Amino acid sequence: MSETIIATDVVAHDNAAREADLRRDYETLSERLDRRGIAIDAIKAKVAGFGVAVPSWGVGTGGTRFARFPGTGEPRDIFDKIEDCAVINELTRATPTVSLHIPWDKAEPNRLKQAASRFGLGFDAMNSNTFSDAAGQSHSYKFGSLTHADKGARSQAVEHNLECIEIGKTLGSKALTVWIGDGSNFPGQVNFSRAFDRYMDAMRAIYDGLPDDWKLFSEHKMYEPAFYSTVVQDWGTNYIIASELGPKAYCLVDLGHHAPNTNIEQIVARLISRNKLGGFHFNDSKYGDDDLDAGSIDPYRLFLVFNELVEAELADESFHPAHMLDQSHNVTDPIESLMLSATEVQRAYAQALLVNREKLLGFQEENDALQATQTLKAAFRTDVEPILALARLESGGAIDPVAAYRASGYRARVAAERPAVAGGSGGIV
Ligand code: LRH
Ligand code: MN
Ligand code: MN
Repeated sequence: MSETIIATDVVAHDNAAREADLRRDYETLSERLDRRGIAIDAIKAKVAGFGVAVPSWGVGTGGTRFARFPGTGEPRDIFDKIEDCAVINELTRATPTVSLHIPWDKAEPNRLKQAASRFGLGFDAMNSNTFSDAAGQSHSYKFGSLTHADKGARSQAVEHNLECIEIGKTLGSKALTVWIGDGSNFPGQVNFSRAFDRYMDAMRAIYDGLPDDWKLFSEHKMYEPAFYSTVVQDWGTNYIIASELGPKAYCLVDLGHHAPNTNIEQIVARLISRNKLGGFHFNDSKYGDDDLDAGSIDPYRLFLVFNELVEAELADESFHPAHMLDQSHNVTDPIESLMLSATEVQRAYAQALLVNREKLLGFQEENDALQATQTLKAAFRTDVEPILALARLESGGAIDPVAAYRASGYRARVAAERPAVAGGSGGIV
């Protein structure tokens, strides 16, 4: 039995005030779904089995290039971060794993494992960092890492990734996510082809160090920190990488890493069709890699992504892409944002499960564009909150995670233990 951080009577008290209404709402929804030939309990069971990993770096207040305004009770180290992640899972029951970033979260691996298993948490994909310099490293990544012109810098970046795999082995992780910031700021600064060749050589060395039951995720991003060209800039390049590396290599799709208005759901479908979709970094955005809360700007897009995922899951039971959040919280309590984001991802999944696929196929075959799109809308418009809330309640979570969290006084408690952090002016001054 794992330990809980939020007192169980606080959650029970908050739930008690909401349970009768919830059960009535669930019954009403059950009747409505019944008329559509959908068994609500089957949807609830799928929702209950759905998990999304919390990024360790998401529980601290984020910042921009201009400033960072820390909140109270900021986690001091990875052990505080694990406790914050445990709170998120206790209340939502949707985030059973944590995704670590090395060297940010570096600590003795057995201690990390113990700290997480105390709260029943596991570890999702490991993330390497060759986009910033760590204290004391011999070669700088200012001009690149895996694609650097200097072999010494490239080898150092490869070694770092191999070390992440070693740490992950002790933790029970089964994947490594590689995102590099390599690229250029000026036309002519870098030779596109030579840089990509160096990338492939370096990634082959990392792939060779991967245990048989691990996956290697490469993550593409259109721009930033390089503003003219990025080496792994889009899903096409990412697909080349995953295909050439071999069967353990997959593409990771971070929703924020595309140009505005890109049809991400179609990219997802393409990668699924070639069995190269490895997983996601969920977040939302309006302009660029905004790292806003999942579902906060365009929940329909999140639903359309899940529409593709559910279709794939129905066709192949073994289809299990990795689900992770990757967000930065500048103006909210990160725990609250992450709890709501996890439930937004779950919501999109539940809504996608409601799509009448037989009807949809019929409308597609008959070229009935209007009814086809209405079939999707009918699922998207359904308020599935009673399903999500009852799934949470039945697995020991909170009907209203934010209300229970606020009632618990957790933030004030950790603020008393964790010293206040000074704000920063960001990176531009
Ligand atoms: C890059 C990125 C990548 C990193 C994380 C901190 O923008 O999405 O996944 O590991 O941010
Ligand atoms: Mn990401
Ligand atoms: Mn990003």
